[in-house]
Amino acid sequence: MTTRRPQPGDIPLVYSEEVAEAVRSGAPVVALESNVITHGLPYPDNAATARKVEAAVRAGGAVPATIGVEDGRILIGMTDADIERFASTPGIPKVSSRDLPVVLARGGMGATTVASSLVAAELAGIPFFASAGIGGVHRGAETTMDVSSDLVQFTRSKVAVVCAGAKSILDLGLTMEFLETHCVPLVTYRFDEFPAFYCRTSGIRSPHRLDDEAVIARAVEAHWALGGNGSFLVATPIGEEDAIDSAEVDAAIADAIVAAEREGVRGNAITKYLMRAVDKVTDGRSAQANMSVLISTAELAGRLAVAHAALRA
Ligand code: PSU
Ligand code: MN
Repeated sequence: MTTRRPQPGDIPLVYSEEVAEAVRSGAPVVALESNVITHGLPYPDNAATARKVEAAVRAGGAVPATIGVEDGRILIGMTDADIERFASTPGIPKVSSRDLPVVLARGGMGATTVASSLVAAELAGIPFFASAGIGGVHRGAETTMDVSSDLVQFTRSKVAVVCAGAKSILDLGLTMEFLETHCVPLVTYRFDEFPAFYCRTSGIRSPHRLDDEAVIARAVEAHWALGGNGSFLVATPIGEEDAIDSAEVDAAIADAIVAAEREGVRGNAITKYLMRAVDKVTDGRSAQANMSVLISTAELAGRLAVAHAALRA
């Protein structure tokens, strides 16, 4: 008797009709996370935002595939009713890579982070993913060891990730070191620095700047042709008109870190706590900045997915 080991194909994926057809025909698709819907904004703004992000992927020329977990299955592409349900159901847990098997086995809904969305995207045959901000190495990680699973997942999932950098609630210098050590390629699009989400500059020079979508698509393909087994990061800065001054953000973060420690906030709750604190201080402008990077990263990911699909055609 042989014992069959679990295979990737054993996880039920529920494709939306449109995404199924696009994947089958090799048309460009961009995967999107759902944690930003459930934990990013209150209802109904979150539903409206999710739809705008999907529209931005379409404006770039690709089909959006918002990822989520429900009843032991992974949704690959949400319908409008799915988005509404994820946006309006309270208490959907944040599901990162290591939570995914547990939530799938247990049943119920789960909101995917960057890391778990990449797991799903690769299983589903989707080579592009967009997220406004990625997780990273937290400040003080030299004592807390708080490093986002997103970074580790980048070393495992063959999916290109388009983002606006990472928020400076993180230690961006250490985040860059991690990516370099783990051989994760990083390019910035038409910009010389690694961007810091709300802010265009972080003071950290990008290892590579590329200005042409077709060249980026070829670099992504080359990474995988060279046997690279992980992600390829593309960062694009927030538009100048929506950017927030870094000095202002830095002061808010420094205060929030002290407050978080005092209140005993730690673990996977830290990210949301610090983001809320920055939002409060920067008022409406951080909401505007958030929307701006969600849209611009989704749109660029759409265009890059088009350039990439053209290479494989
Ligand atoms: N950074 C942001 N916005 C976000 C997140 C990170 O600017 O919404 C979310 C994403 O879902 C990301 C997750 O994958 O937080 C990382 O959480 P942690 O640091 O606990 O790994
Ligand atoms: Mn963490």
